[in-house]
Amino acid sequence: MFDKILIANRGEIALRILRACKDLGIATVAVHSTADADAMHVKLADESVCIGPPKAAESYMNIPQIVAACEITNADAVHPGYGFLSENARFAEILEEHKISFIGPSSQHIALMGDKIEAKKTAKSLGLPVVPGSDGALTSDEEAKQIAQEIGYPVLVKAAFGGGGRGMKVAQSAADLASALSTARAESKAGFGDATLYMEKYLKAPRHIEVQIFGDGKGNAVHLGERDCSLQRRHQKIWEEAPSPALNDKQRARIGATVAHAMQELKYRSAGTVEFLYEDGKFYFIEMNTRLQVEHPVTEMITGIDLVCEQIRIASGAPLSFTQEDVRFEGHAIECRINAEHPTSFRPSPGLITQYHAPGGLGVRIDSAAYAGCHIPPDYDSLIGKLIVHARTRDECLMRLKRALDECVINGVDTTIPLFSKLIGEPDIINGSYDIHWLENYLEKSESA
Ligand code: MV4
Repeated sequence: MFDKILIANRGEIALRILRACKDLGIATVAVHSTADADAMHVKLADESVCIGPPKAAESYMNIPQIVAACEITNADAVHPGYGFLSENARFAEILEEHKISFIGPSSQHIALMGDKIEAKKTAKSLGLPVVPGSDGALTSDEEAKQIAQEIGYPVLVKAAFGGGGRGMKVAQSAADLASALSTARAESKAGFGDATLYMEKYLKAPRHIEVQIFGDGKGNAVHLGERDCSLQRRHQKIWEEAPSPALNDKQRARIGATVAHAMQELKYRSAGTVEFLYEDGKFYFIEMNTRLQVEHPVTEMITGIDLVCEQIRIASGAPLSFTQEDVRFEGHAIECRINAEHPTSFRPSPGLITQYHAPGGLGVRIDSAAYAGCHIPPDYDSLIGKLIVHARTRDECLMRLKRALDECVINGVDTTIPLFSKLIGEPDIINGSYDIHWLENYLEKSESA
């Protein structure tokens, strides 16, 4: 096992990783920017190193600074959290070159899944269902038109190295195609330095359902069920739950087994998430995330498995600590992302948190690095914390969520809490009948009302 882990992140996820290290008896090193000198993750770590100015590119994403911080503190492993360097294959490779373990998958698997075309080809070859579309990169507008004709409109043009919905354009008909292609090409060149595109049939109203997996890198892999992440605005998830209200146990076991088998074949190591669109009872692979995700706690709550501890154990060379048969799904969990944002305009609201009181009680979990007197800097994402609620049934979970939201006090900055208080009274939310467009439609209606 490792003696000392450096946490290359900040905020709630840095705390989450610290807690796992403490549970395993491993010493911790925090790194921080000058904007985070008073941050909770710095206070709770055994040691800390300032790695640069507020700008993430010069601190939390500064590879030489982070490697230097490992060298001076004698850390033997790095946990990257999510965002920042978590899916940077070069970072994983550099650490290994310095004999420092990267707590995550191999750099080859990170790079493979970072290329959406290669990821999709791999998924297909491993037996995962994929969205009908081009077999690989589009080579010309004429070819694109041909493929669109074959699969039928509407089609979606996607960037091979895209993310967050950028470089993605719908063409409703042949008349739209040329402009969709040129816009997507320009956006992906500007955003990702690569103009490579591919094409898929556009699914009109799917749900976003992702499967959590875990592998040991030697051919053993298991699934930990799915999360429904359909409630999102501008590709930012705000609410995630498990199990998905759309699936029954048989469907869950079936997609889970398919994905676990694929990950065994791939010899995937560490935690991973295989993303699907789900429409009319069918799954369509879209992408794979090779990191621990923001919403991992909902899976932890229904399985009782500590995903971060498991990542650390596997990175140190241990086998998986549980088998597929050991994984039991119990109850229902919902996560609400509490952001420092205005609840209707979503304008970021950085600043001083003057009062802070976290809810508690049975089945209530808060993952947050906030405290009364802390500052939410304007330089990073606006996540203040995550409220995760667990109960025996979805109905009980919604009741408990209402109780927890009512107890929660965060003053000094705007938060998204009032939005969640409204959402839990909406019939579609109560029934679990929502797709990836539901929230944006709801917000539009609320605006005009
Ligand atoms: C799609 C799609 C419909 N059809 N692919 C958006 C980001 C990227 N990760 C994949 N995305 C989508 N791909 C096909 N063939 C609709 C989306 C999409 C979406 C997906 C998941 C969650 C929220 C979304 C919001 C808008 C569009």
